Amino acid sequence: MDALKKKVLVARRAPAAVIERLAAHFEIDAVPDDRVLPPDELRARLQGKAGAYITGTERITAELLDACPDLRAVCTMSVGYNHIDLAACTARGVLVTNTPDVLTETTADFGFALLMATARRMSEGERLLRDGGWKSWAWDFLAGAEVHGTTLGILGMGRIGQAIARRGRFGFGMQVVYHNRSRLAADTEAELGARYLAKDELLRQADHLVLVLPYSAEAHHCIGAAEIALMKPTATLVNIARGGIVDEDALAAALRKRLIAAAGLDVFEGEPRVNPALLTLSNVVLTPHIASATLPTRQAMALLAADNLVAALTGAVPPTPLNPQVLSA
Ligand code: 8YV
Repeated sequence: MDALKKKVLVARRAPAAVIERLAAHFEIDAVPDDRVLPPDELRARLQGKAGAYITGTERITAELLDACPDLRAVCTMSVGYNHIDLAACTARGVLVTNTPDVLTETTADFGFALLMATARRMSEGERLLRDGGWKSWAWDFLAGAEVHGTTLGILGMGRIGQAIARRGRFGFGMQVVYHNRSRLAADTEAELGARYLAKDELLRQADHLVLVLPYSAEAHHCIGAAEIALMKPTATLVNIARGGIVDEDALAAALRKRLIAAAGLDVFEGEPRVNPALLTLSNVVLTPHIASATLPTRQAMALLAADNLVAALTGAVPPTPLNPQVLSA
């Protein structure tokens, strides 16, 4: 053991290549299994550590930072960072990095797949078939919603939103409408053929609405009963962002009453627990937070997080910092 080596925690089972890369620079305490460390264990294992390699399941709070004064860098293998108190990290000079870009296209592929599965009732059809319920043909048997040529609504037009817009526009001839905190530059709008709308208008016009906005206090339950009431009764809703964006009780009630046609959800408030009201409905497609889950993409995310950690603790500029102001402070 090299006494001069900085110590880092790898808080989750990680690819061997990550451990190798980090081991060249640091003394590693690696959690070997796929469990989420309880907060007290996370705090205990972070003692004396300069860096933390985490995923979306480890919460980094101000309280935790105060209890871990040696911590200098938190590198998450995720693009979302709502599990990290970024302001508290910045105030304490702790560098935070995430893994954007490398998952954009893969996540957009999945968002579109979920849209298709939801609109075309694929899960419902498979369940029926497996349960022996496929008895005969009928003209309207499992008839779903049209996708091509319809209006694709996107709430949150960042990198992933734009990648979904391209699929809709160029692959399926859809009209793309969107709402975002800030409007896109005119040339980007023109390239995507995307029209900016106020949020309410987006809800009214979309045939298929995809949620891709980052989670924040402001975004909490920003799709609830009032918002769903604005949507077309034939519309579908897809969430690949964060569960807390949607009021799941309101969504389940709306799906039961067919106020909208169907929903596709990859993320849940309180996951891996799933709101039981959703589990009983036939018009919802449920997947276990796998939008970025292809091996090449997960490996790229994992290695980017490792590269960020190496750079952060060796005096280099990390590839994808979230609070680069810490570097110059
Ligand atoms: C991950 C994600 O599966 O990157 C994100 O923000 O939600 C997913 O790609 C997960 O958070 C892994 O840390």
